[in-house]
Amino acid sequence: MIQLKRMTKRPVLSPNDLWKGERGGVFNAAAIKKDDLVYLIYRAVDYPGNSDFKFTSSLGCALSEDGISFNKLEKPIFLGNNSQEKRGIEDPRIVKLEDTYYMMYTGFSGKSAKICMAKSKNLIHWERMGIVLDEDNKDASLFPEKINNKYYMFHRRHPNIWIANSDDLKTWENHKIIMEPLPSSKWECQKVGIAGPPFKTNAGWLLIYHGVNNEKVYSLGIALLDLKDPQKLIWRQREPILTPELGWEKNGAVKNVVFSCGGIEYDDCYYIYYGGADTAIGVARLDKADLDHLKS
Ligand code: BMA
Repeated sequence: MIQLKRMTKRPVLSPNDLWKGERGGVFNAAAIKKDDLVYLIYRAVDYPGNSDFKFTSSLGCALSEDGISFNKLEKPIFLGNNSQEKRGIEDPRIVKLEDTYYMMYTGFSGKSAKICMAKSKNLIHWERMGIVLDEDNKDASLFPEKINNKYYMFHRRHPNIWIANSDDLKTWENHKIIMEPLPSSKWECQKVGIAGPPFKTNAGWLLIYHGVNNEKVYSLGIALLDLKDPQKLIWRQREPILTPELGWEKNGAVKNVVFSCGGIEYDDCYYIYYGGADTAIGVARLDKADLDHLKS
């Protein structure tokens, strides 16, 4: 059974008063490497999700040489600026295609959540590309490369994980469900959605995803999709790879949540970053040796 191994007992990033928009929590970070530094582009909230005040989300950025000790930039890098983003920007997932970084994120108006996209050359200055799918939807990410000359994305029409493809990043076609919640499961019976962009492996596209149960506990799971045709699910572990266990994963703005928007590949492992209780960020590793039995 594959399990993530926590690298520290304490969060690697916690909220503070650096800027007032992140007093309520920092969580759910996109993770990507650039110039030998790990960039975490994280969701920050001004008020915790459990407070009487309506929170607004924006994105902050933290940098690290070793993937564990992070320094935050002093100002947010991306703030909501239109009617779809009235209550801010949530849950970024980032990939690099050629020389451009693309971020899919949730624009939250207070009434609807829609998938939006932005691009950047340096991960700090982002240019909006608009709403991707004009419908209630979230948990979206591009794949880190084109497949058969098409762009692929994941999205989530409640309660399932969907996939779609496109020639131009504007018109999305061939929408298909690839994973549904499993009614008999103790941890993923209510809904599922992706974590971060998938990792390319010899065995297939490795997908980490979240699953939610009837008690609203968010856990992480793992699956594999066919390399040449990612509409095909080839394997799905029945047990979760991470569930809320530590105090800060169980108690915080939203209880019992581990939720990931990305990770970093190293030679022998992946570092998976995750938000705990919608309040702080931790990191857990997935050893490549643990995936050996998946190679056929
Ligand atoms: C999801 C998203 C995440 C959040 C999770 C748990 O719907 O909004 O940002 O971490 O709920 O509250």
